[in-house]
Amino acid sequence: MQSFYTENKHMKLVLGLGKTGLSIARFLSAQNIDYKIADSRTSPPLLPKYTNEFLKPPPILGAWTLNLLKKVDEIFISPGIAQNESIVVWAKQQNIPIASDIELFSRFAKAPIIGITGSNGKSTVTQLLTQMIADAGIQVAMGGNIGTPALDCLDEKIAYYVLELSSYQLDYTHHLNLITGVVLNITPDHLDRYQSFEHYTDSKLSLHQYCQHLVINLDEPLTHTKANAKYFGINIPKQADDFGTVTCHDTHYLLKGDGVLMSINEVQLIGEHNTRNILAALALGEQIKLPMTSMIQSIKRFKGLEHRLEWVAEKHNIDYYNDSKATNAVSTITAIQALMHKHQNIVLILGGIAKKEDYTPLFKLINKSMTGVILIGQSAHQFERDINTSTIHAQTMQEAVNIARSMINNGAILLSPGCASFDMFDNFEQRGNAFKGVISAL
Ligand code: UMA
Ligand code: ADP
Repeated sequence: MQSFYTENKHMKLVLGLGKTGLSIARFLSAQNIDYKIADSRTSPPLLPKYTNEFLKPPPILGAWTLNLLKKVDEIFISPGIAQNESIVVWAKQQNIPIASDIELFSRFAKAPIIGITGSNGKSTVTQLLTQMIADAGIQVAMGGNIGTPALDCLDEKIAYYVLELSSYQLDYTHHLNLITGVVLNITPDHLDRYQSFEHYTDSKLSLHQYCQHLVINLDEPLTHTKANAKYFGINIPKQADDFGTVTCHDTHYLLKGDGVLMSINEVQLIGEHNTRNILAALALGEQIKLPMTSMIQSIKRFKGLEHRLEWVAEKHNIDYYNDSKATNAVSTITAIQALMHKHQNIVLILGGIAKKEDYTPLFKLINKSMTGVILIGQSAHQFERDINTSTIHAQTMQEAVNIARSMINNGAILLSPGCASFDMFDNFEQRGNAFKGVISAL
């Protein structure tokens, strides 16, 4: 009998049967590459979809076992599987290479790839840049962490791929060919998955080594200037090729060097963070030589994404904003700062599963500037201790909105939970839709 260690290794192992795993299985199948697929849950949500699409191989379900590695020469892993999972540790001990779907995608993609990462703003920039490329009449596909797995985007007709990349995906990526890319910003997030903030930072910054032409945010102290890079920042540009802004007679303008591109009044998105996102998209667009006039038109048309500081409605003198995608403290701080310029009275709906990060700066801002706070989810009792502003607990979104309405006669009600949603909802989309559902019934 062949021994475990001298066996003929020729198979791929796909770990995780979620969106990523399914896309990898689809791809390997189409390439006639032998694989097995495993998920540590006994009934992963995409199992019926997999079973309908593929007759074989049947997935291996339940707790990981060493046996899974038998005959395996390479592993393709889903981003949700942490590096300390036993299967990952065993694979490393046996020197079996582990790659992300992004690395696999990059081996086969023929068109140039643009990579966008950062703690906040990835989806906004990914969507805007994709729109800019499409508006310039160029075939473009958008995927990665934003929702459609990269491998599902592969298509001979595509001229550019725009990928949103999470740190989880970057962790398992060792080779990636990017024409350009950006690390938008780095603030604490996902610290349950990393030994320290420095490890998380390194994961994000790993994107730089893959870019032929970098884009760098001058306002992010954790990123460093590099040769061959294009820069953006909120201040007046120092160099002719940099992107920035200037304020003149209370109006803000977007600049390239000392040339005015457009007034911020023509932009539909709210907040300085979105100005930064737009500048990042412009700089990326310039790296691939998109026409400036066309990019400016795309910016004017861009309404932003659902669940990101999305204005929902004005009812009885109260504006409602859905920022359900705010899953960390910095994104909630950003939302409050953006709305403080427009509204004197703001009631915040906050809470869920708190991230392993320091919420003190958020609490300080809340104590200084919020009229009231409605606390939802698991974090409610923990947060209550540090908030001095009037706080009330709510069990449901309906209750949260009702209480918030009773606290103000005019102003804004902002859902910006600063936490993950899984204690009360399937995902941030469901949480945002619950909020919007309550408002539409008012
Ligand atoms: N699984 C195991 N064992 C584990 C962990 C997970 O078997 O220890 C299995 C689960 O049972 C499940 C499968 O792996 O069946 C899920 O894999 P996954 O969590 O990697 O999720 P996918 O469905 O493949 O979705 C992933 C991204 N998810 C994560 O990074 C957690 C999606 O980003 C992404 O849109 C998708 O790939 C396509 O690229 C979501 C996300 O929350 C939106 N990302 C984080 C964020 O934005 O903050 C990083
Ligand atoms: P990501 O894909 O990185 O999660 P999104 O564009 O989906 O980013 O936005 C997520 C949250 O972060 C939203 O609440 C949004 O209002 C906020 N946000 C967007 N861009 C930025 C930015 N540049 N800096 C800080 N917060 C931001």
